Amino acid sequence: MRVWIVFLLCLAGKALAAPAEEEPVIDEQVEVGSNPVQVETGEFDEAIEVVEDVAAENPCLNYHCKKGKVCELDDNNEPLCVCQDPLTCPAPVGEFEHVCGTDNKTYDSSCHFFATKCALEGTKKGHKLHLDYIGPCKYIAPCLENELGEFPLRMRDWLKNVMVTLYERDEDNNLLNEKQKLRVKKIFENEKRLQAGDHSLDLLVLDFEKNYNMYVFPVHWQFGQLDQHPSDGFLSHTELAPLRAPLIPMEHCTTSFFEACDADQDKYIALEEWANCFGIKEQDVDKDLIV
Ligand SMILES: *[C@@H]1O[C@H](CO)[C@@H](O)[C@H](O)[C@H]1NC(C)=O
Ligand SMILES: [Ca+2]
Ligand SMILES: [Ca+2]
Repeated sequence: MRVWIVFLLCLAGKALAAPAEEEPVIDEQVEVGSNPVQVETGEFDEAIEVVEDVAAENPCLNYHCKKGKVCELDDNNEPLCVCQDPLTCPAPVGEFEHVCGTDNKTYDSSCHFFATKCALEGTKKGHKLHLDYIGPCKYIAPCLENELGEFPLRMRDWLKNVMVTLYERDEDNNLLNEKQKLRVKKIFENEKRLQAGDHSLDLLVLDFEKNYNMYVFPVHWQFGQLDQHPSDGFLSHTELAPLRAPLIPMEHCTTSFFEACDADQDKYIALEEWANCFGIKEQDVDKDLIV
């Protein structure tokens, strides 16, 4: 249980961070276009020289490459993304920066991992390689049937506590919109709410029965946080990574849980599948809770 609390804060950040891999490079055009200096150049001839100076300085400045790639200039001085040489990755500060790939190999850091994956782009091996979890590879005990059933109990409770914490600290952050804030306010102010703490599984089961309604929104919310690349009602392996990766070393049922969650085994977790994994009834699955 303590593990979940430690992660409480990580989640908010992680869930919002760019996806761990295969991030679509969609914002480069937008950024160039929205640079006010450049927008004006067509209209003011005098400005061109200035802009060219800025551009000559570093066309890569506003050019985003997905993880594992870096921006370089081609012969025409146009920016383009190329695989990063792992040797140029910053040296890891400690073991905690190491990551374990799905090839069960330890990489010095996520930078080293993505650079390596990039070099394998186009190959079957590269396609299958994903970041599995944070930290060096280690032995992960098989998840037993009864343990698998315990996992959603803890995770559900944790999600609810994450929401309450976000609500309590939500002053300047915009993680929750007004409608969502109202929903969490209801949970927050409910006196029957089970406070965050180290609860027995029996108590968690009981609380879910009694306070079922408090769990519906947090389960939806987490899905919405992850489903952003693209936001299509399905979670890919990549979209799930920010949640999965830090959890696996501590919760050995993580992988089994998310595998089982993909009931139709199409490699994507649909909202309906996700909700079902957390015990949310079919009639309570509501896409509008996410927006
Ligand atoms: C992965 O590597 C770790 C550490 O090298 C090892 O203990 C573990 O058994 C390996 N797991 C698998 C599934 O091979
Ligand atoms: Ca998606
Ligand atoms: Ca599925």
